[in-house]
Amino acid sequence: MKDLKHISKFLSLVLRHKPEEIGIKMDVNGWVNVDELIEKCNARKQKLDFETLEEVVITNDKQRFAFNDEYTMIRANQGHTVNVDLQFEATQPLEYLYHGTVAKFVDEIKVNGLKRMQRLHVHLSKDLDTAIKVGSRRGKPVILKVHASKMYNDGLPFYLSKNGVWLCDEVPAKYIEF
Ligand code: HQG
Repeated sequence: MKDLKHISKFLSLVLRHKPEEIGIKMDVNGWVNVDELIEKCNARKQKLDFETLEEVVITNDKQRFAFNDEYTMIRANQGHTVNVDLQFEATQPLEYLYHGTVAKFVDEIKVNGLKRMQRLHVHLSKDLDTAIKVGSRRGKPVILKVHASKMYNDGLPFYLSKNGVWLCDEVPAKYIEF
């Protein structure tokens, strides 16, 4: 399992942030060729074969990665800093969505709202537990409640990634309950 987690972290790096780390090209929709990925990982001493890659994709706790129908291409479902078009469709959100952060960011968020920072989107979840986990990556979590329906009705789009993460371009402060 430890190996799979290590490979998953490496794949997150390559498929979301730094394809150049192994000298691989991503297409405009974030896909990379599976054979090339395996070959280039091995060339960089990250041992990988197709069976292991498939296991990582299937067992991944957050379903971070997806194959195309033919299993010839793979991409990350969300979380990118590289500018790709994941072809999300605008989706009507639930009334409230949640964002986990930490106290040191709150004053700035109160003024500027939630920004996407380095990533392509602001990440939100439908449940508190996920938001608590996300915030806990940085310390004691602070949970923000986002009036998602209100935002949506005011014309701000939401997207739902294949792995159930709610995404939007920004959350102006007036829609956040602190
Ligand atoms: C904060 C992981 C100051 C924001 C997680 C967050 C998630 C502001 C940080 C996914 C701000 C950005 C994404 C503002 C936002 N001023 N700080 N105006 N607006 N922030 O990592 O949401 O395991 O880019 O609160 O579980 O923490 O990698 O976003 O603390 O799902 O799959 O700036 O990454 O998923 O941090 O995490 P991030 P995030 P994986």
